[in-house]
Amino acid sequence: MTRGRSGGKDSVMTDTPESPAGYRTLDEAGIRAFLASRPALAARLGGTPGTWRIREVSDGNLNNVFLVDGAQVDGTGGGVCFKQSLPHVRVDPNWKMPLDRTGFEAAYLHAVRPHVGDLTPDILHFDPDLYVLVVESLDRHVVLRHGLMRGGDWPDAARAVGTFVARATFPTTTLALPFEDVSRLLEPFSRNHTLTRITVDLVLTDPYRVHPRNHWLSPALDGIAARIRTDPGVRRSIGRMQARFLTCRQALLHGDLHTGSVMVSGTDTRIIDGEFATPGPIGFDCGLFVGNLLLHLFAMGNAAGRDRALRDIGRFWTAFRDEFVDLWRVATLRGGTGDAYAASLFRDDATGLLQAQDDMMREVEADTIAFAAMEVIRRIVGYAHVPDFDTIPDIATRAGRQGAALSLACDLLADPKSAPSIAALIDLAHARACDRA
Ligand code: SR1
Ligand code: MG
Repeated sequence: MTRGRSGGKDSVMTDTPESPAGYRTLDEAGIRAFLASRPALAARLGGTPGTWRIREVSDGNLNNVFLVDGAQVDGTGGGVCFKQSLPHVRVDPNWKMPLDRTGFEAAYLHAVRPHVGDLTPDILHFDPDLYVLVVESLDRHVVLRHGLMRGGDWPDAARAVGTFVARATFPTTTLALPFEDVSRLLEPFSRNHTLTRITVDLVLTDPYRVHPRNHWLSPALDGIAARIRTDPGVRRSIGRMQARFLTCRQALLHGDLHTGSVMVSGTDTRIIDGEFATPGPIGFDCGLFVGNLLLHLFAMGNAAGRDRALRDIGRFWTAFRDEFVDLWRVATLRGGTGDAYAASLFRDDATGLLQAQDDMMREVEADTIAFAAMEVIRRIVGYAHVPDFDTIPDIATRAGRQGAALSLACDLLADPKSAPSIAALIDLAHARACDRA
């Protein structure tokens, strides 16, 4: 078991320029002054700056995040969420990092919000000197991961995330647009090198090699961690998925769609934190979400919680697939300008279109399952873990559940035929999670 945690060495960051001259990390007084000097934001908050309530809610690994309440503290809106890039990883100040990530998040919001509407927060302001992004405050929402850990249930959330992935990705594919437009749209995001390097290293590579960033809970997991590094079937699959991620520029992805990137309140669901946005295979976004539901499933000690997690995997996938193929069908019938499965060829070929949709959805489904397995693995033996298991007080029980999740993920990669569909994955995960309960 290795426990080194600093990510700043080795290949993650090869290029860490000094912060630009105008940059400084803003504290509470700085945030107040920043907002007060932007008339639209100050007007949104209302009242006088001295009365604004500022509280830090940083939760992710990378950035500072604050919620600011203005004069309207009655939940009718008006608050803002202030997010600033730091010149390092928030949870590891020794891991230096360029600041450009909030810029990519702002660009992602601009790209997808016309298609997804209120499935993301509204973008209010971006400052390219201080790398500050200001968006609508979601102060009545909770982070889906935290809510699930407390036993909450948001029956619409997984469906909304599935709808989001379809609506955010379809319009950026060559199914919807001429290839020239797709190329122009994706090009800026293909320069999101800093965070894509994190994904390539932390998600797709580190767990499959001995590396100081890897760590895990207990020596009880040493055996399965070794199998993950050495099983020939796993190596074959992860190599294939690395190549899929790096060469299949199918759509613009969110790039970090775990349950901590989803906020919920009643029936309202918002997807946040698009800073990892990158061109890639759609199954990567799907796989990260499904992988985090699998992690939650294995962490759960009660049957009701496990059933909800399995239900949500099914709801997510069905909503994604139905919405995606419907967007595709409508675009084809309207004579859309996409170059792939061109409307000029498929508009009058209903059978051919259905077959094409089935083929593509099977491909996305296979990618989803493999990337979900890789997400499960990296969140248990890699650098960045998930807190879902932390609520299990007994270490042996926790390690047992993590081991069962790892074992499933390992088997999915070693033999992709073990779960050839999301429905089969749900059955298999159900059996494995119940076995270890
Ligand atoms: C150093 S960043 C580690 C992880 O946090 C982010 O949310 C991404 O999931 C990344 O892999
Ligand atoms: Mg994040």
